[in-house]
Amino acid sequence: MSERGWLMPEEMLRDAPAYNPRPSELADLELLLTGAYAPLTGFLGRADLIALQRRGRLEDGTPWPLPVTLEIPESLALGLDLSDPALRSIVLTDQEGAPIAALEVTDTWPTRDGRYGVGGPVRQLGDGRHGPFQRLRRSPAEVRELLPPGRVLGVVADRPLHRPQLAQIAHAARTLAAHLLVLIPVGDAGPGGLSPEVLVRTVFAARDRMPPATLVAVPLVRRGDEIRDALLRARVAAAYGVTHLLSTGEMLSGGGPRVLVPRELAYDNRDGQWRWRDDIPPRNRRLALTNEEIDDLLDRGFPLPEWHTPPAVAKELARARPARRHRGLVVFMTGLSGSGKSTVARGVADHLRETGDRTVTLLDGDVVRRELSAGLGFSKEDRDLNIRRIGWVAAEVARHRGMAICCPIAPYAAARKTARDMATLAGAGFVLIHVATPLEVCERRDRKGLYAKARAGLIKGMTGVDDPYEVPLDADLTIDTSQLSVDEAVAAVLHHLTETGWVEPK
Ligand code: PPS
Repeated sequence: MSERGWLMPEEMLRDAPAYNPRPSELADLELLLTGAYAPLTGFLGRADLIALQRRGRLEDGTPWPLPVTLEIPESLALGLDLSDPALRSIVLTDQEGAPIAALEVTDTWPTRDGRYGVGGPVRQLGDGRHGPFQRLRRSPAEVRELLPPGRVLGVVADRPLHRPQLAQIAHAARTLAAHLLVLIPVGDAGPGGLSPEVLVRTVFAARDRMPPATLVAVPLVRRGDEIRDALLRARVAAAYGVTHLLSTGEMLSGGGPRVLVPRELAYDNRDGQWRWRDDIPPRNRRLALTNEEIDDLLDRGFPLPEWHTPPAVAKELARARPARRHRGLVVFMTGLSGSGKSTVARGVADHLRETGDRTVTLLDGDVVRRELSAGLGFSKEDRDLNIRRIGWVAAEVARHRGMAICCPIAPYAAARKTARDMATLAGAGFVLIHVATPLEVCERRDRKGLYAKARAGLIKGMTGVDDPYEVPLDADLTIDTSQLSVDEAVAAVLHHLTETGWVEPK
């Protein structure tokens, strides 16, 4: 779809159907409209997609790394008449229904999920703008206009810039005598899980540590194929005028800018400079923190060290990822009936209420079965529904930064996973504790006489007797109350929560 020179009178669009594409498709649309995907001028048709799959090139031989496609509902596709220029256009809109572009469909085909792929050139309607960071979303032509003549060093900042990256950038810009162009991908959450808003703020926070730079937000969405994504970025960077691209990942070849792979820098504690690691004696060098180390410091509420991260960047990151002790948490205790879950959970809840560190909601088995799950029995379906309800309530508590402690048997791994996912989605933590007291001990305790009844065949489907218990493989902590006193078990849980930063150390 690289032909140009397509025109369609406005009045032909008056009766055209409107469609709001998915966010990733809207991001592609914006890149098409601004010319960032040049020479592409529209969504790819079937012939281009087939050529792309076979040869990594469009039908006309242009190398192109990734499909740029649009799918529409079947009903919309079947209403088009491709033989009539007046009946083959769709107005593409933003989420509010405001028109962004006209698509003249030249090709449609059914896709696997019952929708239709559509290809054809797009043309901007109105100012074509939508979404956040509009001020930063400049088109390639606008940016090329702003750039001074000469070399342009491009950096795709898909993670916050710490001192080692900033030193690499400064070094490359100096060596090349190039102007710096920082492209911030804002199409989706970056590889570190940071929202585009946070990413933009952290990159701006590092601005005064960069050589003179132009910063642009680009709605790039990762497809998940590292090499092809890198190739697409290189193409987009080239459209923005980048002559040299600083890479952190894959080596690229083919068209587009020259790619520089920077050397690994380390901090030299003799003079506080970042330089090539091999130029620093081992006793004087500090390696850059890994992403995991950075997350771990933030989770514990420690400031990122100044030798590694400019304070303004550290401040943005601390805001975006507060210490665990300030985030919501679901503590999920699973184990057989009589294993001691409720007793330990009550001990943990009492302790936290005494210290006042956390507001605690205890979702105890019996109480839940009375208040939340009245009427449910012990079939797999009922148990799953019971755990789902507990997981939902717990996630709501944690969404508002509270701590929920749950202690159902929860015999099925899939249901426990659902509870974990609900907490994660609420932005909260989830700690799974397996109370692994052996069946014989639970049975010997038999406070409610249920095991005896089950053995006598008076009740059916008793967990551990004639009903399954799937031992968790993903427990964060395992405790066995036949080996520990109640106090010791409570202490073990509190120790774990303190060690992992969820509870303030005393
Ligand atoms: S589940 O599987 O998570 O939905 O179970 P839960 O809500 O924790 O309920 C377990 C308590 O119900 C009592 N009870 C049974 N447990 C297991 N199997 C059967 N068939 C059964 N029938 C009744 C039992 O007393 C459990 O209480 P706890 O506190 O675990 O001892």
